[in-house]
Amino acid sequence: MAISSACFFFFLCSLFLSHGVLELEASHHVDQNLQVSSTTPSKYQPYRTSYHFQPPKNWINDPNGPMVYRGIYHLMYQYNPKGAVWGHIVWAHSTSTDLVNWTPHDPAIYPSQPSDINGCWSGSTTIMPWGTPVILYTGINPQNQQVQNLAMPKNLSDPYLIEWVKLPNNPLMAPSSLNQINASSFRDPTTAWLGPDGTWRVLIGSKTDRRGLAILYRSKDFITWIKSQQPLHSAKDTGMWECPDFFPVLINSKLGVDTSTLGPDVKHVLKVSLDDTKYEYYTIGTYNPDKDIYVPDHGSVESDLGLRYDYGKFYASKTFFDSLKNRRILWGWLNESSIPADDIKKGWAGVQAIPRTIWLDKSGKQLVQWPIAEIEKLRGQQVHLPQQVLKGGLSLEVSGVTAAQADVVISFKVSDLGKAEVLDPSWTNPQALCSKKSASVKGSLGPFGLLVLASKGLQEYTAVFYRIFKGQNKYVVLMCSDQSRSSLNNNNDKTSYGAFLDVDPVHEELSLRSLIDHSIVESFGGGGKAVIAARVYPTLAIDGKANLHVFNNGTENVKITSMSAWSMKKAQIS
Ligand code: DQQ
Repeated sequence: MAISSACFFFFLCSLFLSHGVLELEASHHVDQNLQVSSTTPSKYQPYRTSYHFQPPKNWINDPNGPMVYRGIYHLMYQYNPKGAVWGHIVWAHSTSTDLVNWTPHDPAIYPSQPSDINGCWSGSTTIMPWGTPVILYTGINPQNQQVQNLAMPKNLSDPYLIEWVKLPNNPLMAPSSLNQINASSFRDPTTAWLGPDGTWRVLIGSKTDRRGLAILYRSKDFITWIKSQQPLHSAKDTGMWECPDFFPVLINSKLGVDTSTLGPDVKHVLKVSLDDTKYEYYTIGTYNPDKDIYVPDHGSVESDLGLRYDYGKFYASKTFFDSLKNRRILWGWLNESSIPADDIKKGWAGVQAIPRTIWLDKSGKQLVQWPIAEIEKLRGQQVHLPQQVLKGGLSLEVSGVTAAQADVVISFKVSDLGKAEVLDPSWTNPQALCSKKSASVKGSLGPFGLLVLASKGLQEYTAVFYRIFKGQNKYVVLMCSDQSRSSLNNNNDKTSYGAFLDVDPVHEELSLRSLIDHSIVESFGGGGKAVIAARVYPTLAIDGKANLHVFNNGTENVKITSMSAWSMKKAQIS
């Protein structure tokens, strides 16, 4: 152990007792006129969620510093206390005993010292080996430079960790002419990890020119941080790396491990959020703690055309190790598809995804995610469809479920794959392919899947579906979430999203689970091998007027092998 707990606290206490302006370059659109919304939010709120996390009003973005402490889960997140657009950012704070129902508290971290007076941006919690949580976060100083600060709980016997105190000698890491760090591209510290040499390491997202960087700092005492000559990893042409996340995963196990775990049965994951495109990507690879470098596995694609946790609207995500249940949990921000003027009218913007358990697939080539099991306790009335063949061109309506607030699980089996359409070798981008071949474009094996948030006359619906193609030497399964008909309001972003799914339709069923929550459709394909979250704003398919269908718009029959849908109860969130 580098430092003992007593020593660490003595050091911190003694620090507590002693004691040129950049244009603010934010990663979010800043509109000074809109930053404090003047309109009164509408009373009519058909799009607020029932079981996805959101505060009562205002703008939210990145999840920050998630952790479990003394049996209580903590979610902090970027929040504008003054309006429904980005600005005036603080760390809002809620706690939970089950990751489903939440109690709000006062903001944990808000501007109060020179090193964060212009904003408290994203960061992470590290649990010290003796159990104390410590936050590292990005502060915006009076010169609008991005610097890294430390905060720790005021009262460790309070499991809710209501009050946080900042180190008076913040910042601990800052850009300077010596370290050549770009002061407007230096943010979002990861959870730190402790190396076998007893030294802490942490990553900060950055860039030089168009090269994305995970800058590495090391510290013996968590206070004095020295920048390493080399970043842990970097990749050309990726632009600014926001919210990096770096963690170990076990080979051949679904269990999560502490962020400092190393060993022969461990691989590492590096995820970055790309400021330029607002998509994320991750690679799986090997971490060498002696050289402090990370090398992605051969064949990894270093761009958002590579592996993604979520192929839809999902950004600035962060994982934490849940030591209560030995799992790693992923949180992500489901950003908006509505325009700022509509956000101001409704009085809020942004929601958090359902927390997902995340682990390494048995292939070792990708991660798998699944909604935390706890969410199932919100399942109420269940509807079940018997096994049946759904003929080409037909659809069937599922009644008896609250279709605007539901958890739907369905599996399909296709027996005659001979008729699969040939995959054109130029169709390499699944998102582009889903736009080209929307749900209304007839195929042979697909499109088949779900029409969710569908209006009575099908003027509006969001289609989540599969198509099966014949590739060069195997069948290729495409999963799409098609928002092109999701709303009659044309202000909304209706991009269709897609992913190729690593399942073998010859031997495996094609499963699909959609969590529907008024303005959210969060879909898990192939048991969580591909996930697509969508934000939709139907104008007709609202509350009791929303319907659910299973459809097959291909020429070939598909078999529904199982189907259950549950009305979801409301969680206590705000
Ligand atoms: N959001 C924060 C930044 C981060 C960005 C500011 C990602 O710290 O880079 O609200 O969404």
